[in-house]
Amino acid sequence: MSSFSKRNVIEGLQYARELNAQQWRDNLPTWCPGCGHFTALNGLYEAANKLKIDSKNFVVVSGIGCSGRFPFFINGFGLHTLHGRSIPVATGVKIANPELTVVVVGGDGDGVGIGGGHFPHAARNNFNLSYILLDNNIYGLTKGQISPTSPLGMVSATSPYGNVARPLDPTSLAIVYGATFVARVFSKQRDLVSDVILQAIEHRGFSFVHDLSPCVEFNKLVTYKSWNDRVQPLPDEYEATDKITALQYAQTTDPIYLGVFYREDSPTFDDYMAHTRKQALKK
Ligand SMILES: Cc1ncc(C[n+]2csc(CCOP(=O)(O)OP(=O)(O)O)c2C)c(N)n1
Ligand SMILES: [Mg+2]
Repeated sequence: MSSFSKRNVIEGLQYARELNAQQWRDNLPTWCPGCGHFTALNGLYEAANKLKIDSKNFVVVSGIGCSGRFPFFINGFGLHTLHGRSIPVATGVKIANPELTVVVVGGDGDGVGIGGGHFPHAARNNFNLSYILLDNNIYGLTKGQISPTSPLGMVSATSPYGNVARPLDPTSLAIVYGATFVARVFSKQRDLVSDVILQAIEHRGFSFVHDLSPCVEFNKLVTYKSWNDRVQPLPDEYEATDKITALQYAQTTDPIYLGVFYREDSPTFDDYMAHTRKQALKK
């Protein structure tokens, strides 16, 4: 086979993959051209397609923000909830019907700002949910205020002389909070994003995906280029089994590591509830 026809076959397969994944598309995404959130949306299409999830059993729950638009663009069930309240709503959905695949999507402001109190409890309860945090280091929808992940010194609509607060790292928080699957990806790396979202959905328990997702309109400091210059995959020999090591790699800011930092198989909230129910009935 000549290299020319080989390339055609590869492109053909890629096209078929995209075509199948597009059955998950619904409504036209209203994000700005180039927004990093598109990559996570595509990743979710691809993961749902590969896992052959029935759209009747698929629920995406979001908060408020550009990221909050997510459920509108997916051919499944969706809940666009209040700012910062997507996790408790998703938890309720999952408890009401454990058969559903429930994915929570939100921004940095939504998840570690106003909603920051819910994240630790979802993680430590090991609810069987996947949480994708789309981190653009800014409040995108409201046009560029600093968020809890904005770099120190960043000039924004609310910090004209520079941000005075040090940023939080959502990946590190997830590790410390007890999430049983923790990964960081970058919206410029489409295959990594799709693959990690798939692994997160497959994981039994609370899975967390921190997506570095540039805001091309309101964040002129943290961009595709600035992240691209610093990201690096976790080393080949890295094993995602030790929390202290995971935290060391997560806390490194130059380079910023990408990949699966930590995973463990542990009983989920459903398992503990089944045990509780059994004990209560016995009594
Ligand atoms: C209770 C409440 N407070 C404030 C707002 C205004 N508001 C809407 S979106 C948003 C920030 C969204 O930022 P982020 O979660 O990072 O999402 P992004 O738009 O960047 O994807 C804010 C403060 C709101 N809608 N509700
Ligand atoms: Mg944001």
